[in-house]
Amino acid sequence: MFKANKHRIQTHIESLARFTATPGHGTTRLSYSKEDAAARHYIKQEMNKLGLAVREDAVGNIYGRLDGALKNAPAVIIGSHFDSVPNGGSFDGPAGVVTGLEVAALFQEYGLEPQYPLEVIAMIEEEGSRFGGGVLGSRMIAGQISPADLTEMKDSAGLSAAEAMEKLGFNAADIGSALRTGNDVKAFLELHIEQGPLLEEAAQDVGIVQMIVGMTEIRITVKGKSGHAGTTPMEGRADALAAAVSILKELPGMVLGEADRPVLTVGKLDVLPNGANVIPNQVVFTVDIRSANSGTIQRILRKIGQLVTDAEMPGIAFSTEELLYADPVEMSADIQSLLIENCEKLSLRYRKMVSGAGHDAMIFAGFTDTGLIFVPSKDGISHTPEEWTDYAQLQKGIEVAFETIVQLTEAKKKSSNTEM
Ligand code: HGY
Ligand code: MN
Ligand code: MN
Repeated sequence: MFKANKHRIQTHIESLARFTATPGHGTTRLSYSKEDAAARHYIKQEMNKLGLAVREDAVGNIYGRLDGALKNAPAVIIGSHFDSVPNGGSFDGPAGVVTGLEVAALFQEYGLEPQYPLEVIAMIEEEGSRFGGGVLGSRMIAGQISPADLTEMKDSAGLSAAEAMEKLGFNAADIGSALRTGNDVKAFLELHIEQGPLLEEAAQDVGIVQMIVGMTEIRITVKGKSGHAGTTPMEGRADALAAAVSILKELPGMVLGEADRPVLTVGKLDVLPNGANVIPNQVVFTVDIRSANSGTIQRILRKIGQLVTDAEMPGIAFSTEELLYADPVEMSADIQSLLIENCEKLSLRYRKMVSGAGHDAMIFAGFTDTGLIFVPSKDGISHTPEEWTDYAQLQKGIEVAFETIVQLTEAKKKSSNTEM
């Protein structure tokens, strides 16, 4: 039985956790930041140590490739993202990147040669923490983003994604060269922390994801007129925050009555000019809506549109932008079968489940056979510094991923070139 190396796994997770802008307050690693650059250097260094051919695509996704016996055959890719939410945990993203590194290390340790090439990937901007939307690295790989989009996407300081990536030597104009398709990708497998309580509550080791819920992220901008808090009468004010609140207070009620239990979150809200004695002239907030049923998402979006129309008042202007829209997506049935087979082979307890969180896997599923496995999250917590997964649990998940990658790459022992 192939055993993953728990110490090596722990070392990688702890090393990556050090690349944060908020030491002592979780992981804050925004794409193309200096923390990104430090983590990038570490990941590439570890890929080099494993004898992988290391490259970065035009927009900064990192690849480590182990060539296969079949020349020009489509690759099997394994990995995840290495950016984070603000003050996030150490495992969201890195658990999947470290899985890729550990799988490649096991190939090296056990002298395995893949028939189909193996590629380990570490992607940027899955969280959308810097430029909004999310799954940006994988959407660029899937050809869903244009250079113009990267010029329009701006961070809180007004720097565009194109400008930010240029500082690290990448080139938005060359985004076409980052494209991957089903012709050159045979399969994609991602290991991720569950970010929920189900596996831990049921004392199960692995979650085999059948479907990732659909999601949309919109940004609503409310414009009004600023003024002196003390000398401006209440009548006739165009207070952008008061107008925004008239919408915000209605949003949670929009999902509570829905049968398929969608979720709605207003996670970001900026008030400008943000002075205690100034009437706000602009409020910008995001609305994140998720459901296993795309009809439900569409219905909620229509209700929000009507709410905005009804909230119009003199001096107040609303605008809404869609930052991300992804339909619910099924994971590959074939890969699910392999994952079940390997959990049973390793005598691991598993469950099939739906992912309420979004992942790069939902974008890869649009063009190649895709699998997603979860390992337990302590207390179901994620997107906070308290996020935790026991290394022994992560090791088990990685061993399932390894067995599955051996099958997907049709790997053989180098020396005797016998079947595994
Ligand atoms: O938002 C999500 O579901 C993921 O963590 N990006
Ligand atoms: Mn996340
Ligand atoms: Mn994630």
